[in-house]
Amino acid sequence: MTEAQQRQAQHYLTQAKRVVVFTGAGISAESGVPTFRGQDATWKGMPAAIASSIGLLEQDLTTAWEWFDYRRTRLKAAAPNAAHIAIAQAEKHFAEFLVVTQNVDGLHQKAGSTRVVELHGNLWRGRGLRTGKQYDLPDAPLPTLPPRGEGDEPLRPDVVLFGEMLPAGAFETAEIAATRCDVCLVIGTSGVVYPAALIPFAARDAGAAVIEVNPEATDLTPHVTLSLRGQAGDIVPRLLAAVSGA
Ligand code: BJW
Repeated sequence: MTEAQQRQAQHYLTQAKRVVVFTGAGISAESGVPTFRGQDATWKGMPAAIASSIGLLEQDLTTAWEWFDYRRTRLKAAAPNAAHIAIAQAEKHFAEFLVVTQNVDGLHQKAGSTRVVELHGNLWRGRGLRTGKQYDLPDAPLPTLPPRGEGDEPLRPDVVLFGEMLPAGAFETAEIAATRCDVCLVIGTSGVVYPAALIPFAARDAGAAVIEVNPEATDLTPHVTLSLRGQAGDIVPRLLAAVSGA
């Protein structure tokens, strides 16, 4: 990020009344959480895309749970980083502020964000295979896999896999906020997964400034107002310091 880009992004943010922060796995990378499409995105030799597939879940729920519980156990030790914290601290400075995350790690809430829409669910919950009832599962590792709910109903992880619908209302809430916002900050996502990746487009098409923060160019880069190269934990606090007066 150049000085001029930083000034431009800070200008957009200090003028904004309504902000949407759209995040992906990259925002948690500096908390030690592997990204979805990064080099270390394998488990027992299996690409993350296979381990997190509906196919594995339907064929072998226990193995699917082993993968998710392995991630939950690693996540337990993970702390929000400077980017999560700066976002949590920024929410009170805007009339409207919404974090729209694709992440299932819960780190935005752990940092103190209260206005969060989770498009792809949350690893810290299970969902009844039959009833769809949600259960908080704060312990990791879990004592038995698969975990069970009332009436001994087996639970699945309460996350959204490819081919599955997003949680009722989640995308709609995010899309409405995107069409109302002045600035959409897009942090740490490759922008290849839909319908989530439509959020920055909805913001742009409604006239918002869309600011991307990512060490790499992505599918979204050609479509954003400003693309800032670098790590979220470095750039995001610098941008948001301008609105909090820090
Ligand atoms: C840093 C950094 C640092 C590194 N700082 N940055 C339209 C066209 C074609 C296909 C479709 C379409 N619409 C829907 C589809 C199908 C499909 C889809 O999108 N496919 C595409 C891949 C082609 N979508 C779906 O199936 C969705 N459901 C749906 O559409 O329902 C309707 C429907 C139902 C039935 C039939 C048809 C339609 C559901 C999508 C669910 C996604 N689930 C996952 C797994 C969650 C559970 C788990 O965690 O295991 O969600 S997949 C995975 O990708 C995960 C993520 O949330 C998601 C996005 O990934 P993300 O966050 O962008 O991570 P990465 O790794 O890709 O990128 C990290 C980035 O960070 C990189 O850019 C790095 O450079 C950067 N980075 N360090 C800042 N320090």
